[in-house]
Amino acid sequence: MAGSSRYLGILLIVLAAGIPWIAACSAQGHQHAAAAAPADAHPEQTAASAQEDGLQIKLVSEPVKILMENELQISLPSEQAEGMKDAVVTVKLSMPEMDHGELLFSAERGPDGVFTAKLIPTMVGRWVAQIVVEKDGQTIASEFGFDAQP
Ligand SMILES: [Cu+2]
Repeated sequence: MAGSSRYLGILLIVLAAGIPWIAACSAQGHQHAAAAAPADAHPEQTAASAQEDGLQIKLVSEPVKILMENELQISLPSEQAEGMKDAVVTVKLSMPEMDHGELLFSAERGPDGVFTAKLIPTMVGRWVAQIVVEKDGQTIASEFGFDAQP
């Protein structure tokens, strides 16, 4: 009997830990300890300023809303646009102050050569988007931070 109630207790803890995934957390609610930010993150960088490796990044949907599709446009440097047109473009979203893992989105290339991803952040707060353009082992990457709102 003691064993099964202990099991129930663990189950409840697991359920409680899952609630922040669903509920939007306020800024005050960001009490989660471990800062699992990658060392090379630049969350202070905005979409407008993120031009590392020549990627042009435009956050079309601003402000970014949780649980909705938010459009992000990614343009390659003109000298690479043709060679990288069938590249795999992915966007990874994570919250630097929390450790609930990453959300992965793929970007589709439009006829104008611009890649578009539809990002759906699950929680209110600060996010970092990592953009990776990959083809034949060649990679172009960039990242920027944004705030998601309810
Ligand atoms: Cu969060």
